[in-house]
Amino acid sequence: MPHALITGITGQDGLYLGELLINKGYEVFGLVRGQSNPKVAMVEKTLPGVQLLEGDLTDLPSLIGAVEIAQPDEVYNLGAISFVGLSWRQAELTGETTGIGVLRMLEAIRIVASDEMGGIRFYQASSSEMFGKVRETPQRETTPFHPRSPYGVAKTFGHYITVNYRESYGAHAVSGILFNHESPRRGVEFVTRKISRGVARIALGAQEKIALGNLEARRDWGFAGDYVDAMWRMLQRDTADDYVVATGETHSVRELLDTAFSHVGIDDWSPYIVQDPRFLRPAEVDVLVGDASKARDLLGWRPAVDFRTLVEMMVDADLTAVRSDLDREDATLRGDAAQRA
Ligand code: NAP
Ligand code: F7E
Repeated sequence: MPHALITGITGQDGLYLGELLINKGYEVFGLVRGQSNPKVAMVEKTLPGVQLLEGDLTDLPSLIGAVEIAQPDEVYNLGAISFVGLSWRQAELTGETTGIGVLRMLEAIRIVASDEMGGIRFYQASSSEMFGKVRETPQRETTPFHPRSPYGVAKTFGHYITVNYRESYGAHAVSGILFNHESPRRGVEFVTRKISRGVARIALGAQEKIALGNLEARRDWGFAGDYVDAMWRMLQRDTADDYVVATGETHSVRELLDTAFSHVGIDDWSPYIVQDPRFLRPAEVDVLVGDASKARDLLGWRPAVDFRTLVEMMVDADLTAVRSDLDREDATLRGDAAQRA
């Protein structure tokens, strides 16, 4: 039974990857940070049999301990401060976690495994945010980087230190340059989920408006479930390399609004959207679209879920979640009224 260690197991990709690896017969170990992480119960329910280990990407001894216990064949480094907007407000923490955290994870493997990193295969969650102010379109593995946020800069360090350990120590270290990928498990701070949840709440009468920033930004949005399969495929190759993972289509935030609102029968969304300068960024990445032909040719990977299906899946999941929240609130109110009567 192969062993896999996943950092960031409590996040969107960690959960999908954990499910994929458990289904493939792996013993899965997940790194969880903090003294009493509230997501532990949810992870244990979603991933039966997962072994959770305490550790933090800002703390090398804890990473060494996790590698010693897990004895992994494969390490997937998904842990990061991943919200671009937050990365300006907490730039140093982003550098420590999203950037230097990669170096710490690689060092932990090198210290525990010694020679040639013990053959342990390493996946680094790199990002299309490294392309930033893009130098060519579509972006591919050879496109130069020009990151536009502390997050993008930290990811660029993480990418190059992964390449460097491959070249310096013969590490089987892979960098997956993934474009935006979303799902009903996406954090509510990201624009897709903010919109799918907002649209569901508006449709059910629980919210009046959604406050947004730049509606003209364009992204290449895919489904997270498809993208974790690409991560696994990368580590199964005999040689370590870098791969772009993307759908090859780009859509604006406006098109995202069109698709989400039309799914609940609203054709004109303008009365429901307010533009709020708090959600504008000091430097924006205007347009991203990836060329994943290397992943297609060498990994046999293709996205299965298209943009419309993805957005509708997210709105449907939020409609179900919001309905059950509202039912619970109603039951509580009825209970309170009954007690007073
Ligand atoms: P996510 O949902 O935000 O999950 C981030 C994970 O990192 C969480 O499990 C979080 O733990 C963990 N984490 C944060 N700080 C940590 C620390 N100091 N030590 C250990 N773990 C820490 O992100 P995601 O969407 O799943 O993305 C997974 C990875 O892919 C990230 O590295 C992200 O930057 C990268 N990426 C994502 C996309 C995308 O579109 N989703 C695209 C390209 C690259 P807590 O739950 O305890 O906070
Ligand atoms: O923003 C615009 C915003 O925060 C997308 C992370 O997973 O993908 C993600 O980073 C776009 C930007 O994702 C709002 O300005 C408008 O242009 O959903 P987002 P992101 O910044 O692209 C990359 C690949 C990663 O690696 C990251 O980890 O939408 N936008 N109005 C808004 N964005 C947010 N969050 N909120 C708004 O109100």
